[in-house]
Amino acid sequence: MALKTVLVVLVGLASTAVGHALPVQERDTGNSDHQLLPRVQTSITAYVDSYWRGSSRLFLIDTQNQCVGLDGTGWSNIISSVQVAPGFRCRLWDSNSCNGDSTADIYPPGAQELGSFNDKATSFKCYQN
Ligand SMILES: [Ca+2]
Repeated sequence: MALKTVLVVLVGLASTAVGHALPVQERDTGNSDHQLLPRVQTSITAYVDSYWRGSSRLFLIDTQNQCVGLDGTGWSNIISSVQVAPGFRCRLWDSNSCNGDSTADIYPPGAQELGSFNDKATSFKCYQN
């Protein structure tokens, strides 16, 4: 219990410093021990061109588990660089559902070039560091 309390406090401090602290949600973990898990949101900024140039778009994302699919957004197979918020890391996938080929974890401030993943990303996911 003490460890859980410490973790919740640490996550709360981190999210206050680098992200948006959102209300704690109670999630059914599938057993009788209901845990309070903090919901943390971050952002990734995608650019059409390398070196954070060209048209850009800010995507908000719940960390840890939300896969943001880009099909239908006009942003699939077009991204050439990304910026990642401090305290988080993100990964880009070739598919629309965060599986299959992906980049390595991209840490802040982001990637000015995506190498073999140039114009290939179709989904992404971010995690709290
Ligand atoms: Ca591009």
